[in-house]
Amino acid sequence: MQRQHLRWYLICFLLLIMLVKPLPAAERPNFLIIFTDDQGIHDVGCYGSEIPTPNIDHLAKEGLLFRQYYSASAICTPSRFGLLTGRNPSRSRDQLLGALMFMSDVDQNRGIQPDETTIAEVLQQNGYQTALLGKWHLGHGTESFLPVSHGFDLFRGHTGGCIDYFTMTYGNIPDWYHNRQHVTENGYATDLITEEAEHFLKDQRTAEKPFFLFLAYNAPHFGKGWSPKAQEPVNIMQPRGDDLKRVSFIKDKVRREFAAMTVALDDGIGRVMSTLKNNGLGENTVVIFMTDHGGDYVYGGSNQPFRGAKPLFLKGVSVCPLSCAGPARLKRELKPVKSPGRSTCSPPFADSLM
Ligand SMILES: [Ca+2]
Repeated sequence: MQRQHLRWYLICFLLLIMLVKPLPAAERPNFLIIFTDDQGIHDVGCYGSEIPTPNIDHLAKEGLLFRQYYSASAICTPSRFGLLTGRNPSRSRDQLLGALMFMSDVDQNRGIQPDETTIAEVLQQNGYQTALLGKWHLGHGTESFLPVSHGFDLFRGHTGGCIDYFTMTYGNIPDWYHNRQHVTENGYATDLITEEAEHFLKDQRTAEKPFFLFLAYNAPHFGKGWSPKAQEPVNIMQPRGDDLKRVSFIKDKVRREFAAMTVALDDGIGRVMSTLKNNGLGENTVVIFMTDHGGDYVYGGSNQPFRGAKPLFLKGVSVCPLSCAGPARLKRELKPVKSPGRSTCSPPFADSLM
């Protein structure tokens, strides 16, 4: 079962390497992975959710929609380790099998280790411009754990498992970085991550290198606010008022708040895709949308019709939304496997780009 769970990660990791090495720089495709947080199979419109996500749906419509993608884990840190390294999280040097906790003394000294290889490192070594915008969650205590020490030329975002969407702090502790430095930001986290992606993509219009952008939104994960009364961090839903109005038809309060954070996320993805196309990058960029694992019902997520919720590794949490789209030459070769409820990439996917 573990092998099955890692199938997509391994395919993804190996295909990226296969696609990159044989081609001259000008012909190599760009890669954009849009990775969302705690978004279940029933939290995306094209999978049957009541939450409208037209931009994610459009991405699936342009490419392929997968119904049997299994995440590497039912919780953030090991899922991200699996994606970025192509390895089972149980093989991580630091046994990253649970979420690293930002406030834990022990976890200040834990994270992805220097001798572990990420997709970003492989692509960087092959001439790619690499960036992580958004959430990291693979170590936060020392510089050796930061994304810039693991193959990313640019890091703009946060290291902890979640963030206060309005103050960019974890509770009351600053956790917003530009590479190795803390920076102060104002706004709404989902919008800030989107704006950083727009800036990055505009810069790529005239760049000589191909790029790999890992766009890891924290949304629609709950936020991490601060309780003045208890003098400690607190989990809070952080939708904006206008977004709540857009999903006012949802009766349950927490589900409505989660939906409002989701539509803001979908707006951001729409802006990123428009920027990609408006800057002439759409025809040479492979775009993959995926989530780190299924949802948490306590905070408004839904994994229907499957059983289970974060962090239990049941089918409801391991089967996640996944879609991919890309250049016309890729689209021609992406062939769904005709078995019930399942599709996958065929070998010509790689051959066609070499
Ligand atoms: Ca997560």
